[in-house]
Amino acid sequence: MPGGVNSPVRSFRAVEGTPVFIKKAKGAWAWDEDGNKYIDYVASWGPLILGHAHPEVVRAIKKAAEKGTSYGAPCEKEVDLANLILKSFLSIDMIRMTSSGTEATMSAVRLARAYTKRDFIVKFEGCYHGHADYLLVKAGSGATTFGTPSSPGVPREFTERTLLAKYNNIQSVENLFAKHRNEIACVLIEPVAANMGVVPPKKGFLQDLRKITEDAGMLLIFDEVITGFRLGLGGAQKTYGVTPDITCLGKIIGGGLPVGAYGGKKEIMSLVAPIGPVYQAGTLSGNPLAMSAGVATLTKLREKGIYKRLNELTQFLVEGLREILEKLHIEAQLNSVGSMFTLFFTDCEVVDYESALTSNTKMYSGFFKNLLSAGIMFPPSQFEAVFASLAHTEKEIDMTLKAAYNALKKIK
Ligand code: KE4
Repeated sequence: MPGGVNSPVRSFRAVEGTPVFIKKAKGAWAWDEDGNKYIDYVASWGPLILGHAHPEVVRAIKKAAEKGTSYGAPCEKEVDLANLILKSFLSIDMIRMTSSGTEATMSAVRLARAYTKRDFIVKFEGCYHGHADYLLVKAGSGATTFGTPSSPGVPREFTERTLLAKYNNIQSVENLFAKHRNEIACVLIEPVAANMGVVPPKKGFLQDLRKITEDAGMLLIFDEVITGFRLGLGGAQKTYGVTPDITCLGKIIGGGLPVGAYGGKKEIMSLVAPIGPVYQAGTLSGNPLAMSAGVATLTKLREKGIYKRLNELTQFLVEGLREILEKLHIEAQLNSVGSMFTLFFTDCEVVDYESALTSNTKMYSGFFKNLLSAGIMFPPSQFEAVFASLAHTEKEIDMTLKAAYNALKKIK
């Protein structure tokens, strides 16, 4: 397997390490093949908000598996998960399940292009939406107008209609609109960026984005693959009070099994095959196993006080880290939203991709490795999010803060 992994970010190459192979995980803890145990803050990159192998999720998967793992035909569990999502995401009238976030965003963009009959799309530097060819685009040099592919194998023509804006910079979006007014189908954004590290939207940024896309007759797509059910039952669109036209989901809604989804207004979703001409399909989309894991997870998340507990616990960790950084006089930025955060080793405020890239990734690698050897697993990249789960308790947070003090002292 290239790099010994099935997804690059797990390879520890971003922290100059070799990947840890996990043998089992339970609650907030994970054990590797060498017998080491870790308090886990990767949480499978977001899905495991309840912690690993939550009994209600495991029971649901077992029960479903005994009745077959995939039928290639509709089943009740798909409707149950769809209903649970629509109960929380009021902007979604209709929803289509997929098996990954990449399929969800890829399909949402195709749908937006079909609905508006326009070809250009706008994404933001530093935002990641999965690996569809035309979304694998970093900033073009300087003017960030036409995207240039950031991976070989993507012909230039595939990304020429991908325009790049700067996160938290509404002017950069308006400049693109001015140049391509009636050619842009949609603006695709992570409402809280988490793939350049966590970067929250500045006050009014999402509201402004909603207004200018509405005025220009283009669709606003919220990629809530991470924020959906992470920030709360209604995701970022509820937290910030901004209603997108299409929402992409993933991660948490699958409870640790492969699920993605995209949904929106009936008028738009009615274009999706088989009722409409926009083709999109998937062998295992909506399979009863993944649906059952999702239903068990979202059902648990609807219990009273869940998010309050999760966010308070995360704040306890974040505040503790801030105190340590202050005590050790280490210049760092801590961006946190709900139960996710990133510690950037830079002295400038991190508000977009450019400022995120000022981070000292060598310091991050040292911090990561010191934590790992102390039995704490943070994400093996400066540009990812730390995720707390409902399985983490004050005990794990205390242990993490003690390890973080030593880890930071060492790199200082
Ligand atoms: P998947 O195709 O990996 O299920 O989802 C793609 C995706 C879409 N949108 C957002 C906002 C995402 O964060 C992701 C995937 N996130 C990465 C890391 N943050 C997953 C980890 C990996 O690539 O292994």
